[in-house]
Amino acid sequence: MSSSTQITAIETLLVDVPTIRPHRLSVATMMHQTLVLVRLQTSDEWVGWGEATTIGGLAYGEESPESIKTNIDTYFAPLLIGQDPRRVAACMARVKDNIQGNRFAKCAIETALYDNQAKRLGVPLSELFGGRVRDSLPIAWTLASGDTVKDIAEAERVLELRRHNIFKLKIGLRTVKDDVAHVAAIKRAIGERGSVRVDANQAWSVTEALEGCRMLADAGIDMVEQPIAAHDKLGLRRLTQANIVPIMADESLHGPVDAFAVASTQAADIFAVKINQSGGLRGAAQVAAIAQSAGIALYGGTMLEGAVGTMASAQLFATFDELSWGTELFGPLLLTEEILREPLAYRDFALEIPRKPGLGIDIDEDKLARLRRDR
Ligand code: MUC
Ligand code: MG
Repeated sequence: MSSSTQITAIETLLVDVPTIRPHRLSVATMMHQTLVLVRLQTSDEWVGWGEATTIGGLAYGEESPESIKTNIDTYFAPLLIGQDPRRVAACMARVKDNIQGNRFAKCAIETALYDNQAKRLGVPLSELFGGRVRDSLPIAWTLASGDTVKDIAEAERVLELRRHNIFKLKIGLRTVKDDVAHVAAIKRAIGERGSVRVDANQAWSVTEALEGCRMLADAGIDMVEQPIAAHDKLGLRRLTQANIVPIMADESLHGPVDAFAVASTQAADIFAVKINQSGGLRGAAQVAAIAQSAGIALYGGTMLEGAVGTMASAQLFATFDELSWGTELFGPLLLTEEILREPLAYRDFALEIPRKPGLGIDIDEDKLARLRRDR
């Protein structure tokens, strides 16, 4: 390997893929997902892939697919072309010294660098984060068709397939009472065959959340995710300290600094760790470390990324010894198009994590060439 190994090209692709059904969150109804994929090429012929996919354009986060592409093309790529890709931390320090915010774009770039370096070293990406404690991860499924009967049928189908027995229900578009009735009906249908949790995506006030949590706990719901506004960490603390049902922080965690603020005030019982929300894999590992040092449990979250972001998350989560709430890395299953030559293996309520170098996936570049927005 020459001492002049360099990053030679960084390309960002937008790939619009319809979802298998409408996915209704309180902030957006998704009919498609826009995968934001980064392809990083180096002079020693290794390619690294990263993903910066978000949800519902600008409905969920402050970066849109289009802004991510523009910012990577205009600002990130010129900083990195010519740099040594084997020095991942140095490359990311250069990015962070010159670019504020842009957590999703940073995550995609960092993932592509780690994938590239792990392939060069011939090891799975997990080895760059200390090595694995597991080779598969439990995978939750989100029921979000917006229709109780359809959601129950969907839960029955995936239980039968032995694909999922953890269910996250999206709520926050109806009144609290109507949401609870919807959730309770699904919990009654599933019974002890699965865990049922809810995610309000910030829709409730603290008062509504206190009322909702009580009713949901009575209905047998295991956990409530981000019931109130992301910025309201005191409100989140009130809900957690009320001790009605475990409270999970999701949108409140924009990386390690937020994680410290939430953890140091014991404002959540569980953290949804997300690589994109955390600004990358290293940031997500720090979020997890902060949670653990505060006695907060871990859950492996998703931004509904496709195979690249899903496997990057899986490679990191496989290194967490504490992962008591499982993960929700089901993003590729929500999409109608496969972008891998060999699909990810979801079976026995888990996702298998390949041991091939890097992310461990084989991207079908011909397929991407046909699907990309600017084809
Ligand atoms: C979120 O807020 O958790 C994760 C699963 C899902 O259905 O939506 C995402 C975002
Ligand atoms: Mg959430």
